Amino acid sequence: MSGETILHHYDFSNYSEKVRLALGYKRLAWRSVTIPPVAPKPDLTPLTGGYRRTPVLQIGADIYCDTWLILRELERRHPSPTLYPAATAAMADAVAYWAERQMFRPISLYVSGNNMDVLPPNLQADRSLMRGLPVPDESTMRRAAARSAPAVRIHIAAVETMLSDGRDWLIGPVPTVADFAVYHALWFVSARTERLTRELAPFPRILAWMARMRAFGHGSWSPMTAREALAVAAAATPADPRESHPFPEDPSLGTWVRVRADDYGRDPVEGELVSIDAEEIALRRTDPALGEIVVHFPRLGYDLRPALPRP
Ligand SMILES: N[C@@H](CCC(=O)N[C@@H](CS)C(=O)NCC(=O)O)C(=O)O
Repeated sequence: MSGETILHHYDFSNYSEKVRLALGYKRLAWRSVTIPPVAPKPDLTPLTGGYRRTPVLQIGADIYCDTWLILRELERRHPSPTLYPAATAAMADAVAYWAERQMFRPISLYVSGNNMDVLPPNLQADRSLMRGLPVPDESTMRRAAARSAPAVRIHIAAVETMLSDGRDWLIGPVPTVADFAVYHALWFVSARTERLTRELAPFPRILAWMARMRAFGHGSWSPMTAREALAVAAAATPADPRESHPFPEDPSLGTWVRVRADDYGRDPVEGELVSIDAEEIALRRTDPALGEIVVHFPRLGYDLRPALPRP
């Protein structure tokens, strides 16, 4: 069925855990496509046009990149229960930005340097390449982990303080995107092994809040093969683009443009600009095997510029 919610992800991906839990919170049914944790991803990039990060949401021939936009798209399609209560949504976004752009990097270095024996063998080389960094040896990873430990502890203690007045959720009386963003970063501390649970153990409010988050579950899902997902895209037509509300500096609709992440995993995606506003950039591409696909990116965190049209 072309309208199914299809998530391309893998089990130990923390950003995927954010989306899986949001699907659970909204009690949705979805299809699960397991993708490789490292590039190349030959069954994913025909859908995205080159974007390789995880996860990716597919609905027919519309592809949503980045969890910022994936959660918003789930909200548009399934508004209740909301992840964006009107009074607190902007604050929640700011906390989510802190969690993902500042708190998570030291956690990632700390967890990786303490779990080298269980990492897939080519993971570190892939991640270094993705960030344009040299591939570290084991002692470099151990040193990076040790250097990151203080920041990890400072951030974790800050989360406990956020909960210190006895509230159930980080920003207000109900869960928001902030809860999901902070949760997936802390989930990663023990996603691979139980070795670092000692970092969370002294924080009873965090532990109780994480248990509340975990209780949302993942919704009801069933597996789908990558080949089936490609067939869904090939059989579907992209939805009509949303009405655009460009800024004066934006390229006009119809321009051939290039979009890429502004931080890491900066593989460019090119296509015709079909919709743009303060939240989203949407590009139409034609894949030789799949036909027309519209790829959607968040506005913030992505670099947009006109490109020379392909011959
Ligand atoms: N800002 C992105 C970040 C996604 C991200 O960094 N995901 C990690 C996995 S948890 C990733 O893409 N790693 C490389 C890969 O999976 O190829 C989002 O919110 O979706």
